[in-house]
Amino acid sequence: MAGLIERYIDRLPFELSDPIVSIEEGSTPLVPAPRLSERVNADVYLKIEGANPTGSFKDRGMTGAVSAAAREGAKAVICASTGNTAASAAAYAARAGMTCAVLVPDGKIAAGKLAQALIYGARVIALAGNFDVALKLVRELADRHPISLVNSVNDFRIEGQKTASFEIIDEIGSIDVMCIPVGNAGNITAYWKGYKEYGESPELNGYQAEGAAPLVLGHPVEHPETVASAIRIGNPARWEEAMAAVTESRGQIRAVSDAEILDAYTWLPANEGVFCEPASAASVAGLLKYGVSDAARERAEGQRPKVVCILTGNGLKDPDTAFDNVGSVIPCAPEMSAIEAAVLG
Ligand code: AN7
Repeated sequence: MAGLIERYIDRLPFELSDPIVSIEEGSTPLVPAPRLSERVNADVYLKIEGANPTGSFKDRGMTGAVSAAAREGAKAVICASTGNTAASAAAYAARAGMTCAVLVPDGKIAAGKLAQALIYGARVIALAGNFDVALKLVRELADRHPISLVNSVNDFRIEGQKTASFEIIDEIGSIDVMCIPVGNAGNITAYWKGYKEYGESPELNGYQAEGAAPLVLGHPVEHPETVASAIRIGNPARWEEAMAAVTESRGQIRAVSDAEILDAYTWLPANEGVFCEPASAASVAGLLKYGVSDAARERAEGQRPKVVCILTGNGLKDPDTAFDNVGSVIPCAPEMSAIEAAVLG
């Protein structure tokens, strides 16, 4: 299967003759969720972005940003990250033969993401500060040195990520509602751009964690806190674009608590067989908490509204949060009676 730049070349600022850096990202599954559909009385689909090469949606943006960097002759890329951007940048830089440095908040990124950034060969810098501080510093650094910044302030990230909207519409036609977690707000910006370019206008609902909800509060949060470390962000770079996306699409940005995020995070694998990371579960938590709007039901004209939840990252990224929220394993002696007791309960 081709990567997404090749797949949507006519709608992207690239030519096939460009040095495209791809690990065959995109074309991710859009999976019906029958139990979730029942709970909210709608036809709900899950966009499994964790099926991308490094396990998150960031790969869509990174094929764009790193291909553009390669075209400009860049030798190095840098980003600030809560984890997934770092893993993706490291992989695409390795693929392109570039060096990569990533700044992550010390002790606040999931184990799998840290392992990825290291094994793909990035220089991993643990900053004594949060994501917002890290982003400010790498923006300044990229201004002073010939290093390409691959955070979502880079427009090629948005271009790559908008293709997820195309895939949804190409696969199931127009949808009524989309639910998405919001951190730095690049992804909701990208989806809205994609829908507009396709002449589509689903209601876009973004969800932030209660302890890191600047777009809900209307002001930056200096010390964001949430179990969903990927969206532990207090001052989103794409603030205005995110607000424009929800205003124009008649959706909203709302908050979900950590408890609600964790409920959705454990419910989804046990009931739909789909394991996403905590930040991604915010989209499902929001749908469960706020339901489908009357406006969306009206536009569905008597049919069940079509709803897509974006599951931005793979559950395997964050094994620690998984272990903290499940039962323990059952120890067992290698004897039939013990095994029977263990298996049959
Ligand atoms: C799984 O990796 O910001 O609103 O530095 O990893 O576009 O920021 C990650 C964000 C949602 C929020 N879900 O997307 C980073 C980073 C997952 C994420 C988001 C992120 P944006």
